[in-house]
Amino acid sequence: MIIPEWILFTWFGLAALSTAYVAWDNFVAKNPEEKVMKWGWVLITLYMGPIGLTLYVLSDKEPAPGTHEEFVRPLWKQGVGSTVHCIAGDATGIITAAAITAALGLPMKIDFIVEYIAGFAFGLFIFQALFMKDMLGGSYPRALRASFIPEWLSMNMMATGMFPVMAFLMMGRDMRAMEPSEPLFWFVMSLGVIVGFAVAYPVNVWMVAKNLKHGLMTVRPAQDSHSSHSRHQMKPDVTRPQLASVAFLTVLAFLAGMVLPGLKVNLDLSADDTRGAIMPPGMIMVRDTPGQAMRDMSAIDPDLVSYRAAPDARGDRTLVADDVNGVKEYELEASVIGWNILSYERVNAYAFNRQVPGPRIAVNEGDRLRIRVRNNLPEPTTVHWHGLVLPNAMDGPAEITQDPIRPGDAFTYEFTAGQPGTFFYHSHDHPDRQQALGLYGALIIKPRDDARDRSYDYDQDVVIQLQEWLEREGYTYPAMLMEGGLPNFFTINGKAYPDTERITMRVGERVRVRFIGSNNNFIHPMHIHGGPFEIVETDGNPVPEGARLLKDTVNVGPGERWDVIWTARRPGKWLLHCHIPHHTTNDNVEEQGAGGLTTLIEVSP
Ligand SMILES: [Cu+2]
Repeated sequence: MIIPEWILFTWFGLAALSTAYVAWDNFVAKNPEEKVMKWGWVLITLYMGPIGLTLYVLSDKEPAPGTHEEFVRPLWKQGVGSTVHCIAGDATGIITAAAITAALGLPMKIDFIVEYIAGFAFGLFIFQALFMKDMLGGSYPRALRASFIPEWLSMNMMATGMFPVMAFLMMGRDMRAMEPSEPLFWFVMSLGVIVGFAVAYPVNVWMVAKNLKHGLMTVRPAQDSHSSHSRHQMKPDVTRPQLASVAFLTVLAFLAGMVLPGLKVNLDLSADDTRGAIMPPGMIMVRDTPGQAMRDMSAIDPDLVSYRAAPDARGDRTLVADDVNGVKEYELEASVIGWNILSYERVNAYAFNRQVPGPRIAVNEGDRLRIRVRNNLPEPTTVHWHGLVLPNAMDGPAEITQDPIRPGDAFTYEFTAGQPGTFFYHSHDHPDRQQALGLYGALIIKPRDDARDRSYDYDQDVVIQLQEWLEREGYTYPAMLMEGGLPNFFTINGKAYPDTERITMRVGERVRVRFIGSNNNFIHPMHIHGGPFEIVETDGNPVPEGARLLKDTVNVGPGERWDVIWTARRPGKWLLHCHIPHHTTNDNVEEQGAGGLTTLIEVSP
């Protein structure tokens, strides 16, 4: 579940209003309560919002002048007061520690230990012993001794409730919960305090009943302070075995709350490892899933989108070269964009030159190319020129033939386009992520005129680049052939049917279709209705005339290119589509007869 921001801000708004009321009622309207409790209520309401407010009104707010003593007497209210008192201090310590440890990049399991110590210390040294010293014997050391055991038991139960909530929600699908700069972090803290409060309540009721802890009190301005405090002096009514067994149980519960979540989620990870990753629903995440795997499969952060393409924008636009002393110079810029794969479906994408697919680089055999790649992505990248014979240092695999291009940096590739045919370029740094998110484009090298094979002349030239997408709830994840990563949208040249570009022909005309397996996962059996086509080139290599197969379906695997010539034999609307029918749907929905990897060849007489 991804909690929308409006819910978070609604909650924060309610918490602020509730806290303002509780503060006003305590300090301005002067509810006759101990000062430490007034602060306790304010903090608790800040963390627990309307729940804190309701508990305050039901248990401690004086209903009519002079009735507070009577009103707060019931044990359940005294238990609430005792829990408020403890949790206000503990939670403040825990939340402060959590924000600091997250900012420092400490792993979750260390966070928990620091948070436990900080929560306990803040609760004990400040909230209990310091604020309560008059009531607990008048001296700070005596107050410390008197409040150590009750504070410890309550803290154990608080952590029993709060830590699993933090573990499961911070290391859940939406790991923005690990980042103190994100609203979700504070919402999870709130939820943790609420659960911690509920879990710590029973032991607090027991401790109040046994005179181990204070609950709610009444403080009248007129009262003599000495007699008031002596009235609150406590004499514990509990045996050692009773106290020891309860203490033992709270320790067990606390240890379970720390250890058991670690069997499910990876508590070795820190906010630096997860970097606010949002995970696809259905991804298997277990206690040893590495942070790198999470980042690899995570959604594009919508806040990083730097450009929104027009809904009808098309990819594969031919890139114009600068001719510099006989060298064709090109600029490619990788950035994060919003891109419509359908009029109503916008994805976030990694894109070259703000289009999906990236721009077409169309050159002549023998051209010298100089291509400057600028990286405006949030991660390093490189470009590989798929299928070309070129100097090894220009080949592109990150970490293997070159250092990846850091965000904000650029790298210039230079080589000669020596082989005519259909090629493509794509990211070769984490291509499972980056290519799946849109970093690819066609590279078409025309043969020298004297080398051209006239036996497969054609009237039209069409490039078909395939891609698989995973888009849910407004988040775009790289589609991957693994659990949780399966695609639900499919595009030809960046658009899903019915928004794919149509091919229009007349009877007797021939079209050269260049299928490019620019997709990452599936072999797509691409099929054309209305008669067979002739396979004339494979992976940029001409097929000798006697070996040219006639087929009506060709399996286009990732990385492959198949160039086929199809003749328009009869007028009408002829389908060009993948023959895995699921790939001709949009999020499992068929519209206008198809979807996804489909386009129409409209043949007029
Ligand atoms: Cu397919």
